[in-house]
Amino acid sequence: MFAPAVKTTLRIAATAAALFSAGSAMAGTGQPSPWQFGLQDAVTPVFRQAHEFHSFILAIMAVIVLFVLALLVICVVRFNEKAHPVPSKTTHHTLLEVAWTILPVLILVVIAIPSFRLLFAQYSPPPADLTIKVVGRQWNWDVVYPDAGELTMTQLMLVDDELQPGQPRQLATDNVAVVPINKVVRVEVTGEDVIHSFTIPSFGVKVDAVPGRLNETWFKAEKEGIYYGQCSELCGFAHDAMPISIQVVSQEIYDKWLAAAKTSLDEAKKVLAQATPGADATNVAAR
Ligand SMILES: [Cu+2]
Repeated sequence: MFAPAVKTTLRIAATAAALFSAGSAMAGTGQPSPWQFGLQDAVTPVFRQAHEFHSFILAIMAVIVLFVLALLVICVVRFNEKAHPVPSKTTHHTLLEVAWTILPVLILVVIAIPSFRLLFAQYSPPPADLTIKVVGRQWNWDVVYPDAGELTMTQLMLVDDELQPGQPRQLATDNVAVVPINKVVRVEVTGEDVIHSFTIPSFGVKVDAVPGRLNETWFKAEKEGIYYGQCSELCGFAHDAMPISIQVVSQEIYDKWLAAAKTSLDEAKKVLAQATPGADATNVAAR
């Protein structure tokens, strides 16, 4: 009776795992995609680790849920009034009670080890190659380059009739922050008025932007492209209109962009557009 139930449980768990991996194949890079039901693709080591942890927990959850479901079905089929007219008076079973106490503890220990490893990866950044400061306000983000003479850019969401082909609605901004590929970028995050939250899903970063406080996160992007995020803290009526965008480029293009941006952001935009033609559509094509 139990062996077939266990086999069926494992088979369903395998199907769920296959479906999940198909779902992640549909995920977007740097932005959501139609019918996506997994996480966005990872372009940083930390988010890759988070992906693995997420899949690991999902598999454990699937097995537990299906195991409990199988037990319930067995109870319903075998121990209903018709099939089992005289109920058992058993109230204690020492071995069973010890097992259902110890097993969950062991499962939690197995989950805790990769969970702490991920936390350490997120909160112990390697030495930074570049620092940017991100300030949230009602309702836009400012990105500051403190090491480039406090170069500051304001990012405002593009409304529908300002969008160029390939730019995603409600995510594209007028100015795009630029960082070099494969470099550790420290992000200092703060808020100017109320609490906002800075997020770029494909980088695996999310940190609150709190007025009067400087929070910190970091990422090391390993793929060129434009990556979008949105404020993730309800911050007022235009909360949905404060996306953030970061473009990852080669060190060479970054240097050119930065040199131009120090004098004119519009000029820098032209330099970037020439160096990375069709960058907005790159991520769309890649997914
Ligand atoms: Cu906000």
